[in-house]
Amino acid sequence: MSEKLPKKDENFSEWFSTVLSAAEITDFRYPVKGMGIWLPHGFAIRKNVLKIARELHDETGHQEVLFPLLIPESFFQKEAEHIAGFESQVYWVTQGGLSPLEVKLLLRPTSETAIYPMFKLWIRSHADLPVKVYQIVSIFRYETKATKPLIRVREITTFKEAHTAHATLEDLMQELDTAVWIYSSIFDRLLLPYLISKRPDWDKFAGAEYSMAFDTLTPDGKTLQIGTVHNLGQNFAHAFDIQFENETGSHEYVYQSCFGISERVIAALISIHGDDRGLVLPPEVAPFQAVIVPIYYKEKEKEVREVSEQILSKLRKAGLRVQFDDRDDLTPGAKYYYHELRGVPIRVEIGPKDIHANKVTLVRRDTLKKEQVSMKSMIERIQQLLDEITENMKTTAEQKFKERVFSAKNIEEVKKIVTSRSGIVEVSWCGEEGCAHELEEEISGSILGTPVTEKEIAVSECIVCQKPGKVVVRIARAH
Ligand code: 5CA
Ligand code: ZN
Repeated sequence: MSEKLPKKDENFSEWFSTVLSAAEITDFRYPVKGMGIWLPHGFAIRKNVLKIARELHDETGHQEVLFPLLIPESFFQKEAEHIAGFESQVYWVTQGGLSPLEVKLLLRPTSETAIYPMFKLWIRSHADLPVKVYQIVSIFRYETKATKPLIRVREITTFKEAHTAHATLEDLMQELDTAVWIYSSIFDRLLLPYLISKRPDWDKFAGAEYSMAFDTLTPDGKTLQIGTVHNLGQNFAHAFDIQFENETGSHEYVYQSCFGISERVIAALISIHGDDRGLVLPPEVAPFQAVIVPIYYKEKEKEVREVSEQILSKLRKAGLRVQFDDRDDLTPGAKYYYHELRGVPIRVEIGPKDIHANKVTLVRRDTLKKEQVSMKSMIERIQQLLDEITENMKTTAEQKFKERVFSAKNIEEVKKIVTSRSGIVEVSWCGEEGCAHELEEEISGSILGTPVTEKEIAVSECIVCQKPGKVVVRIARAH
């Protein structure tokens, strides 16, 4: 609890792991690498983030389902590229009790090969389409790169995967737009800045036609992929034989998409908004939007407690999530420290002086600014302050992000930016894979891909071969 936080901008990695345990988000001391516990405060944040995700999927016609965790080997092996992409990351179940299993089972590393055999059974005619489902589950990937809490785990506990099937390519394209809209909306509500890039062909999801990814930046200048949308075309439809009868009575293969996010979104939320005192949570997902801290003086204790309780019930009636910190073994200062660390957006302080003046003191977490308001205008001011905090957090995060997206004219410049841990660089590229790999090697970074949503960005000659450039490509050090 009294762990001292390192400075976020000087030592992000240390800051991140310290804040996770100090603010009681997760505990990764569990004795299996890459697997950890969601503690109550972290779980409450996760629940609020998932509420937004569910809401947006539901309102766009996606239905929540739940598939088994285990997949028979034979299903997993139906799509060749998919196996090639995932087999090195699969956990296997080979034994049931004392006897070896006849059919080996794998723990899903993602659920295409669990879900699509069922799509084949569900889809008969065009009237059954589209199918749009999602689930929020644990998946397992035997990651070989260094694991890191929430960012690269082996049990991904908060995998929201959506899977869809459509009658026409046109419907699929529309669904891909919807998927991009859903993720943009989730990240916007979490006040997270991002860029959307079409991943290069050699880095797409295994089995996809192409992949689009949302990347944000952590304070160490590394990009964090917080979501992906995949156009699966008819690849899985062929592999799993998912056909439907069209209006004229002939059979066609469906077109498919899938898109996923994970607890990385929560990692981004923590890393981007946090500061040297701990978490700074967007009011929409903060488990408590305000905390009441009483300041007791001997003979006034009873009165302060009574007023605090009145305020608590008033604020709750107004629909706010509020907590009254009445612990008697902590000083007000210790409570301030505790709730700042946990990112509570507003602190309401009530002492004899406030009561005497018929006022309360409000302290906002994002700027730490203090103000006194009359009891009468308290509710309205708190609601207003929550909006101001949201607005300020959004602008601050966006501003910082924009300052870390650069353009460069030559490889030296790119190198300088990337090695000084500054962020993302946009350069012109001829489209040849060779040039891209040369660039990646030169600067030991990764190609994120080409812009998806932005309007035309001017293209000059390829930064590597100097031939005419075709597109802008983004490059950065990635998590
Ligand atoms: N089936 C598709 C879409 S549901 C799929 O699995 N896509 S994915 O592999 O790109 O994963 C979706 C998202 O999960 C990624 O964009 C990333 O944000 C997150 N993710 C992937 N691997 C991990 C991991 N080891 N730890 C935490 N998050 C991860
Ligand atoms: Zn080139």
